[in-house]
Amino acid sequence: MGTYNIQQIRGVIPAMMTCFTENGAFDEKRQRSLARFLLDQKVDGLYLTGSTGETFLMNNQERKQVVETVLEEVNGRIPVIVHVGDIGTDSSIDLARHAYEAGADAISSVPPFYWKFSNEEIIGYYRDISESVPLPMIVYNIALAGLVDFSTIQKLAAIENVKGIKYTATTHHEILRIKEEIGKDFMVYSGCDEMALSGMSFGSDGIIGSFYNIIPELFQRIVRAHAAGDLAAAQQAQIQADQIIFLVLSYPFFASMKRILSWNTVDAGYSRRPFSPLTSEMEKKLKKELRELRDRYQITGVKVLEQL
Ligand code: MN9
Repeated sequence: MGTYNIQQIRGVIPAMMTCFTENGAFDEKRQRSLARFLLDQKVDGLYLTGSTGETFLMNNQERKQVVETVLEEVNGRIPVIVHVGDIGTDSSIDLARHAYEAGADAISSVPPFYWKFSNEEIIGYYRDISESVPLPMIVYNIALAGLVDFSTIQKLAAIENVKGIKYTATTHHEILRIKEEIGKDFMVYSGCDEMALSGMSFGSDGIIGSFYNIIPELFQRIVRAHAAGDLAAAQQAQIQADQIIFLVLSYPFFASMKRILSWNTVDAGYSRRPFSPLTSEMEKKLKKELRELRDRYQITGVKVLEQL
């Protein structure tokens, strides 16, 4: 049982990375440091064990350990959403019950994946998990697991505990449609970091994504400028953020985000196989290119870029 209701979960929410040692073991100490760093950065919540948390490379025991570690460190200061998605309903229910007992504020799940499950099966999956715990469920719409169409979103929203959607698709007109046809209270979290401003403009209540682990400041600027109606300032921050995003995406993505944090701010460790590590040559090149971007785009006030 958590501390916050779904309407209080909004703003800039990192899809928190999971910290591993160089040998690939879960690293509790580093995970705690990363949680403290993000709290210091004043993020509005955390989303655990999702795609960015390399969740499908962990077993349930490890996923539970990540959740317990972060919840303990956060200690109710900001809302915590736990992604409990798995290919099998029973496994997801096991994770959902654990999240509830550990004190999460909401759960979230990708649809069951790999096989092409029918819309009825997908709806059944969400109904079974949602009925297993009294927590709000946030559907996770992402191409990697198979996008659900609008009529399925409508049916999912009719399930009692389904209270929102993490929308990692580029079809942002559907965000407007969700708010219009399903309801203003149905929470939408935009999931494409490179389109955060677009998501907010189309009515999202917040943004959940990978890059808020490393450069939350730029997204806090986007959300604030958008709320103040300052489109030029919001666009400026999005342009700066996108330069960084596209650069980092051209390297092994998770390893790079962890190394960038580790340079001067917080030691976030390594990623897990089969994701590639960052070689020291790559690391040097990435650092140089980031420094150049920072100077060319005059990016200020971003902690990880300050002492490069
Ligand atoms: O939805 C993330 N998606 C994946 C969350 O990890 C696949 C996003 O935050 C992206 O990582 C980000 C970069 O493309 O937008």
